[in-house]
Amino acid sequence: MTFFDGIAPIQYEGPESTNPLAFRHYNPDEVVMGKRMEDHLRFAVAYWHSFAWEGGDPFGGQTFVRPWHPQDRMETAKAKADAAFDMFDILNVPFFCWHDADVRPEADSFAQSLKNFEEIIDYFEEKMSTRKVKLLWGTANMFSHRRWMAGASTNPDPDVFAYAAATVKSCMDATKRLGGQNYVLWGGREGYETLLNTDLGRELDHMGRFLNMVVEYKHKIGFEGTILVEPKPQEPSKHQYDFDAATCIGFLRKYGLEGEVKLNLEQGHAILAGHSFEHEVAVAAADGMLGSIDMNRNDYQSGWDTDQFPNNVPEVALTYYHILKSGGFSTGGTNFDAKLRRQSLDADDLIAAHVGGMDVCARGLKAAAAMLEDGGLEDALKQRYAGWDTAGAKAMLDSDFDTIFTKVLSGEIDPQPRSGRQEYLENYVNRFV
Ligand code: XUL
Ligand code: CO
Repeated sequence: MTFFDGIAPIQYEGPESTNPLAFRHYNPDEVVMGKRMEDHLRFAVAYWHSFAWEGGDPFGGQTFVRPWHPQDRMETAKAKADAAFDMFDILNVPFFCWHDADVRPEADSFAQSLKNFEEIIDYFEEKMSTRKVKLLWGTANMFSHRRWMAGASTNPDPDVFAYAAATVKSCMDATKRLGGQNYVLWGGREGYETLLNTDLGRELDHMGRFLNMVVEYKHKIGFEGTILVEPKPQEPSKHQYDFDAATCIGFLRKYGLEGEVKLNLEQGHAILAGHSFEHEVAVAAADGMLGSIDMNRNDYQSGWDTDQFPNNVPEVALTYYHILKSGGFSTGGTNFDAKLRRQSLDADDLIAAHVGGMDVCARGLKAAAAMLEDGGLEDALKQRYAGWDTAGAKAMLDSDFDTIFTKVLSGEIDPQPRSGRQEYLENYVNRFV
């Protein structure tokens, strides 16, 4: 008897299907803009939400009862891995992602925790040798244990910086061993609660040096994946240093990392920062720093990072529009950084959540591709900026204020406002979603 007993591999049945455990839009082999849907979307399951999280919230503890509980021993860590790989097979997902803390029990010493971790990585390696599922990215959980409460690389205590360095080294080694395509750093505690006890400039310098050490180590071991940082504006720290895409890009430039590190952007984090997801994607793409995405949705009323599965096709479509427009993913993909609601207790709830999320993304992708192929938005952009394609406008950029001033003063230049046609464009998008 296994956790997902009785749940058959999910099949594509087409938009008319009423089977709740079938794909109606995600058809891995269907070609969209010259590429298989599976290769566009590059779906990944997040180990932490689906297998490590036990259903707790700030007001109450565990609601889920799983065969791999309690998670404090190697035997149950392996049972958890068995269930996880069963689900990867059922969903036919090409990727998964983990934190060290999701997959192995924490022990009393760093050395023993590492031993546990390596034994699980061996176990993964063996399972992966006979399956198609690959590792999209690995990462270190440097935010849950009390040692990280005042930060990892930004901790006032250098011993914690050292512990963080050793932890990331071990996670990068494991990621490389499993053929991971990226390595992610989300600084859950890299921020502060109050400036009264925080030397902000020093903490940023330490974070910059730490990330340089990550890049140095990547080259030392010959890891070929992409290093990604994940922006988030608050929660858990009141002020997070990696606030949003623009803040991270500035940080990467300041510390000389712009050619080495890209961004892993998350829908819910964009919302917390007061942005739309497509804004974050477009900001990163404009600087060549779009790496990968964490797909989910936040509750628009609560203001919390609720990490729900996506269900809003128009939002998702605009996000994939900007991803496709920038050339699509290379090493990145679509990781479901999303969790069940804590009342969704059953094994098939976990499957249904992913099936729904994958279908919403597939619909979004198809709509995005149709808009790009139709070219309506690109034509409108071209028209709106057409003035900049003239020889006069180009020459202006190479001139100076005095030259421009003379022209404006002579009356030769006389701006005529034109409609931005936003409602036309919104109506256009609605034809596709
Ligand atoms: C937290 C979050 C993390 C990162 C990985 O909000 O998004 O799960 O994706 O540490
Ligand atoms: Co995330």
